[in-house]
Amino acid sequence: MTTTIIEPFKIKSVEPINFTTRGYREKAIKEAFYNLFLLKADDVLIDLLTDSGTAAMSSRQWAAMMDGDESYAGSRSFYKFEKVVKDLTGLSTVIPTHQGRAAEKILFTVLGGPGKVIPSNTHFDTTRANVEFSGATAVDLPVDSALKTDTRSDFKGNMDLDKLEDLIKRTGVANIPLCILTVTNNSVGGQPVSMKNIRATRALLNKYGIPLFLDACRFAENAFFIKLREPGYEDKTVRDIAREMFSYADGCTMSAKKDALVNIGGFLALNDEAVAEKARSLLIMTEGFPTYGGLAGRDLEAIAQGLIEVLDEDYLKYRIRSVEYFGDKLEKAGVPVLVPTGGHAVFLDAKRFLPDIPPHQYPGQAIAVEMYLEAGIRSVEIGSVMFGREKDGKFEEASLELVRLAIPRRVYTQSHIDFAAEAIIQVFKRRSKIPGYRITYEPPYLRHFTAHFEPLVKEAATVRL
Ligand code: P70
Repeated sequence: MTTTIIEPFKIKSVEPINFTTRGYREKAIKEAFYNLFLLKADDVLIDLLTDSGTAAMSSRQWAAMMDGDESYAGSRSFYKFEKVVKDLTGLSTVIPTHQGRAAEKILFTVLGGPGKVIPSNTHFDTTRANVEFSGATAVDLPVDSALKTDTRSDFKGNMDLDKLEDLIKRTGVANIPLCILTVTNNSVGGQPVSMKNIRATRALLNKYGIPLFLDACRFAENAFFIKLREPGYEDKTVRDIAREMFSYADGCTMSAKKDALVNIGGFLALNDEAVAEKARSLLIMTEGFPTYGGLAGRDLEAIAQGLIEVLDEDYLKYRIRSVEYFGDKLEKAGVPVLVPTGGHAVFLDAKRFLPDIPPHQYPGQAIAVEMYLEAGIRSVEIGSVMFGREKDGKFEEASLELVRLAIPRRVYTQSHIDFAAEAIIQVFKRRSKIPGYRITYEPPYLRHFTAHFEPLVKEAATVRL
């Protein structure tokens, strides 16, 4: 019997990638102020910056796009999209948005505001920013195991329910308009949330009458992990598991750029008609009419088809295994990776990789720059650049210092991954020569996207302050 897990597709259309020299990359990264977001994508060989909006669409999605109905109001493509989302989530109102953060912005404009507190297993960057921009406070309540990168556990994405109940008691129900479960939990390593934890979160919130929302962008990967790891789910279809996950929610925000296998799109879905009505008014102001919400008819077609394809278990088996293959390869070579490997990415633990570079000198950023210099690989820091901050003149570090190598869906082959692993192992071997960084410019919100950096002189970087 064969055991190799293969790509459950063949390739019809290819796109060249660009090889550059080390000298060229040194110049390019300096000109980008050592921020990998500011590089030209053509100067990147293997782009693991994000799994968001970077998927390869299928021939069926492209075919559906040709059939897109571009009517301003009442588009046929909207009704197709709406039906697929309703069948999956069981939620009664579906509001399309141009991407996930637009759904977040609308939701928190309606339900957030000063004095409000929004608990989550962990808010990702744009979610946190939208909560805070509304004047509310975003509180992360991951389980303790989530912060131990070298300890394996099946559901490190879970919410800590004791901490949640404690927060509700301290804050008061009236100040908590909703609670969010991010599936999978991106900031702690793409780790799944168990059905047991979703159910228990729901039960606890029921006690206090607080609505539960899913930040659902990687729902299918989460559902597949439940099938693999949670007793009682091994014989259920991923589709049924996903539906059960949504059945505990009063609403969800979705970035379709992940598990809907498209390059743009998102939605807000919810049951509360009063909130939905306010959301639709905001939608019309900034996104568009409720039957297109900032998307073209063809985009709605691609999302509808993507949401069907992503639940194909051969696809999910290949997806989860190919990401794990990358993590295993690095781990075997001694590179400090977060274990177990998550659904959409391999995460390097920058604290263990560069123990002499303190958080305020951004060890994750340092590794990310080095991987680009080594072989043109683009990754993203998920640590104190993204989540740290200066508060009252004091540096507050992030809870984890990670570098994420996100794997676009259906884009790279095994040899791309082998090549990337080889390059990362080279960087690890010369880790003692890697300098820390300082920030020379930052904007007030979401600084990681546009900040400028400067390498520190190596000697200075090793002095702990
Ligand atoms: C990512 C991107 C987006 C995201 C998410 C969760 C759990 C909402 C959103 C917003 C963002 C990113 C980060 C680093 C580099 C590039 C892009 N996550 N909730 O890659 O969705 O982007 O559609 O507005 O992960 O993880 P949207």
